[in-house]
Amino acid sequence: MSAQNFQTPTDTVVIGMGDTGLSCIEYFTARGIPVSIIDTRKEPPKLAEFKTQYPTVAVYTGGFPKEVLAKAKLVLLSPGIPKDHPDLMSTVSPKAEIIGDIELLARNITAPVISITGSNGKSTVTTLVGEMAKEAGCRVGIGGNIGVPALSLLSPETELYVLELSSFQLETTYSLHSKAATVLNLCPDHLDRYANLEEYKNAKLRIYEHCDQIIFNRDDPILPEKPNDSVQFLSFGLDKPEANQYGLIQSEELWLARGEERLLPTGECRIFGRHNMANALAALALGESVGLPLDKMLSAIKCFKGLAHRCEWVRELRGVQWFNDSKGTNVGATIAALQGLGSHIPGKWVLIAGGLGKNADFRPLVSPIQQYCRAVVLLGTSASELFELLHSTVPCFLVKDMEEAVQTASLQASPGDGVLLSPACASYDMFRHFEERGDVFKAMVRDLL
Ligand code: UMA
Ligand code: ADP
Repeated sequence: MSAQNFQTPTDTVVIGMGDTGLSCIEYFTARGIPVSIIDTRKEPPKLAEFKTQYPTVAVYTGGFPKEVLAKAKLVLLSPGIPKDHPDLMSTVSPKAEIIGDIELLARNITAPVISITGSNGKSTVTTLVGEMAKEAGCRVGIGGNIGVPALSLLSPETELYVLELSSFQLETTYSLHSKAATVLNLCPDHLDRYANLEEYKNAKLRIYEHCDQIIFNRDDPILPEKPNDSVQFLSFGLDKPEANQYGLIQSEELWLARGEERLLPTGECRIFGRHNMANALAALALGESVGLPLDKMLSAIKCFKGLAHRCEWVRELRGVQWFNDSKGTNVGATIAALQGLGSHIPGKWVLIAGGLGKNADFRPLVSPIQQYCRAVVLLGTSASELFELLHSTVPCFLVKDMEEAVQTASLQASPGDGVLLSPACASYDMFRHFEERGDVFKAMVRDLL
């Protein structure tokens, strides 16, 4: 373990030199509060840049230094490190308060907050609610797990915060008071971090603590309907809604609806697939909870094209449609993508999947792959496990990299088919992040002759 600087240990310590850690350092240094930073990696990627930008902040790398943590009073923990990490537990002072960046934000704001978590759809719903608020003329801060550290949103001008929150962030959040909060859905994910689904679910459900209005998904088989009796509820689902519910009404066309009221034909939405209709309904319910006008919310939905790397159309080549769903990083997301895009092509899908499996149970993929796929192309750490599971159901091809994956998929797809990158896995075994994986895929697809 190496101390890169020689100041006395400070009361306040930030752990993690990623985006979250840097936003915390910025927060403390801007207020003249002495702070140190720890990163368990010997050479965190941003080390050189950090030392240049914050020459007076003490930096400790390569572990959890006892001499610093035993004296700490406030520890700002980045989401990538579990709160119960044994080396942290054994070094940190039992009197120290361990919180995350969301907790720090919560202690500094009075404007209303909309909080969004779930296994899938978080970024889509967060962005859409943000667009609705902008359309309504509201000064809105949109961030959190979506890639914009929440603390960077902190401003007295902000009238509404729309936060995407991960289970990791919720572990270290205690006093966040949300005007409206939702757990969009739950499917197994991050089982390399949590002992079981129950533990992961309980981390997510922390979002409902101190919340005024719960927006719940009445279709979700795992989540409790009303996890708390003391607040107001509003639900969304893909069935016909009852009074005071959001849902879908089928008449000559399919409508987004609230109770009996038809709001918008789904054909006027630019996002597609049933999972995205659930996302639009959740966004409407969240927006209603903070009083956004319905007409502004509907015009935001009509304009919203969806985000890159989420069921994103790339091109058509020789009658084959290519889609990038690199953000499909768990089994539930890939199933939703296959079901959501199912009706978009007359033929079948060639699915490109695989990556870092996060201890997932891939078995729920078998049936949708049997239903929708002509072939599956597999890469990354989990490729052989997926091959074992799927090869008796559908032709499977093991490839070494994305280039070979694209070439192989191109050979397997016939006119009328689609090729879908939806890995059901994280990207970190082969790429820096899901954006890089999707960008590499798109560049190769665009180069196909
Ligand atoms: N790390 C160490 N040692 C340290 C600190 C970090 O090894 O001392 C590792 C972590 O294990 C992880 C990586 O470094 O592999 C980054 O961890 P971090 O906590 O420093 O991450 P940040 O850069 O602060 O980014 C985090 C979120 N990342 C994680 O939760 C892992 C980002 O979500 C989020 O956008 C950002 O804060 C701003 O809020 C990313 C993510 O993958 C997109 N989230 C997971 C998901 O969506 O599934 C939860
Ligand atoms: P998150 O931020 O939770 O990862 P995104 O909005 O980025 O969610 O979407 C990631 C992927 O999850 C999409 O590409 C799609 O495959 C899937 N997805 C999106 N919304 C839903 C939903 N409501 N239910 C199930 N899967 C979804």
